[in-house]
Amino acid sequence: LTLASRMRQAIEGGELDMHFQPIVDARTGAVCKLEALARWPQADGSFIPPDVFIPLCEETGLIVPLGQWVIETAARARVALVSHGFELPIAINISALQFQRADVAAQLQATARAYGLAPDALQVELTESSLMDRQHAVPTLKKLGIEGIHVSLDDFGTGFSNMAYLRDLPIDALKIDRSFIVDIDADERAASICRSMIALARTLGMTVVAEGVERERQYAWLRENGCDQLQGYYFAVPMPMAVLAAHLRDRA
Ligand code: G
Ligand code: G
Ligand code: MN
Ligand code: NA
Repeated sequence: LTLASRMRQAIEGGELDMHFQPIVDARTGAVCKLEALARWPQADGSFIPPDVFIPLCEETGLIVPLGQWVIETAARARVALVSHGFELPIAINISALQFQRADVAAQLQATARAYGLAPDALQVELTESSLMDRQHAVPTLKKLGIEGIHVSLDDFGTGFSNMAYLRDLPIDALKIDRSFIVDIDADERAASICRSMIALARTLGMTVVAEGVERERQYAWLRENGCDQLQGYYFAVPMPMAVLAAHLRDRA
């Protein structure tokens, strides 16, 4: 079997896993959101990472059914979390091609209705490349905004930097790419760029999130410089739902 036909079977047969990584409030340290990250487990116990299977899904058209699986899995996870007493929003990743091919707003709305979820229960993370086709991006983002679905711009600072879209489009949060965070406590130039991105987000009324926080000193720098939310191995790794529920109980 080719990798693509194995992937199709994995989606149809429910063989994929979803892991969830906590995002914490920089001031209180409390978990305020989760990012859903898909995994493809293999018979030998290893995982094929999304960096491998997302491009494969894009090439083969499987990105639309994969995206639907991701949305439904996130919806079920949200229901499970609420039943454990944790009313946290869950953000899902949407690839640029998926954003073009699938009616993500309609998929999210239909799924939220089927599972009885509030509009802000599920959120989306897009990359800057999703916004390059403005004919499609502008109405789709407006639709998401009207429906009350929060949008974060992922890997911010690494994409196509036409800043006009920040002025015109309803984007709720900027996620500073981890390449800027990696040596933020040591490299004055990286620190300057981060300060500017935090100021930009603040001025535009957006939430600013740092990705890839791995050390106490990065945490301290980001807190002192006004970053709102933090994500990274320093706080928590992505984990399956059963582990996450125990993690949230331990922290509460
Ligand atoms: O979790 P990890 O670091 O391996 O993720 C690698 C990349 O795959 C990240 O860019 C992440 O946004 C992307 N990714 C993870 N899960 C999904 C998913 O469900 N859908 C899409 N489109 N991308 C995902
Ligand atoms: O592109 P996106 O931001 O969606 O990718 C998120 C990916 O980053 C996830 O696959 C997750 O596994 C990974 N990740 C999360 N926290 C850290 C971290 O602290 N360090 C590194 N290197 N990767 C991280
Ligand atoms: Mn992401
Ligand atoms: Na990123």
